[in-house]
Amino acid sequence: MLKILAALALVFPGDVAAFVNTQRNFGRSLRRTKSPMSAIAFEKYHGLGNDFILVDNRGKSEPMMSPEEAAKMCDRNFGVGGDGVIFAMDPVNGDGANWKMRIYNSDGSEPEMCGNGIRCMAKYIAKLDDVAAGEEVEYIIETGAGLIKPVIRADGLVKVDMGFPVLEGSKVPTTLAPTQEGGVVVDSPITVAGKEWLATCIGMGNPHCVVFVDDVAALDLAAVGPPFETHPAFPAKVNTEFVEVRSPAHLVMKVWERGAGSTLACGTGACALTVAAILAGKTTERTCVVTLPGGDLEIEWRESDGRIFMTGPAQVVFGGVYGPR
Ligand code: ZDP
Repeated sequence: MLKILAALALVFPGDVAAFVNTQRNFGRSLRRTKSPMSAIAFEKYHGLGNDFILVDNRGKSEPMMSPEEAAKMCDRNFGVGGDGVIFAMDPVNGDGANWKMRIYNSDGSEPEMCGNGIRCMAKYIAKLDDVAAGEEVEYIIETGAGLIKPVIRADGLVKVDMGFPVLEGSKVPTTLAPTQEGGVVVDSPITVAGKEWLATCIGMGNPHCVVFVDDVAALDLAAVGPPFETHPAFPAKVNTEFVEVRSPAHLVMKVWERGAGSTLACGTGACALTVAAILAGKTTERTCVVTLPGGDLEIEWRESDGRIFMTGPAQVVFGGVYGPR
């Protein structure tokens, strides 16, 4: 082979040099593409700026990536960027559900439920199911907080039956002193960052601490959010909502999320604070508009049966392939 190349090089020096280079580069590029992780197809969605990476996890009983990989994917500089990764999975309990949702926060921890995320998941699975735009469709989804039922309405908004709030403090869970019958923790004192606050604790599958403030815009969220999240009164950590009551049916909030920090919206949080406002006597309205940094949600705590309904948008942003190409 070498002899033939040498002979040819005398006649066609340029062509032989190019051939030899191609062979070398071929070997090099093959070595470069070797990677232990395979590529992952995803779609990015957001609900009021609370953004999620959605993946089709059907046919597998566990999420297709580790919590560490999910955290890397959520990185806004080194990854796709997102507040969490949501896995659309097959249902397992035989309880009438057609899908199951699991989610990792951007730090890799796994919450039981995610309100904005479930609206995004409804839109994502409707696309997988080839549901036409404008067609109304209802899903029943298994979550860590039980069966959750989103309906994509004809106007494109998603209305979700979020089930029942957990009112008993020990089940939220919190060790704060109950102030109402049934172990309910409403306006219970707590010292955080050297200041006394009044906390109302509600479970929406995941734990929430609601603090009513006079001026939510003036609140230094980055300073007070983290010490609430890790306060020993919350054994599973906590999502904290700071809420200003603008008018009886209009609540304005900022949120510091467990495992995700400051986000533009929190659906379970909006539900929790509406329940908290009613229990704390801040409003008598059962249907409120909650203004989050990323926009508005409508929350109803239905008087007839105690179920909570959340209505809001969810939008696709883009799709892509993560990892080696
Ligand atoms: O409970 C938690 O650890 C939350 N960070 C989960 C995510 C909540 C979410 N923002 C919501 O909309 O309910 C997605």
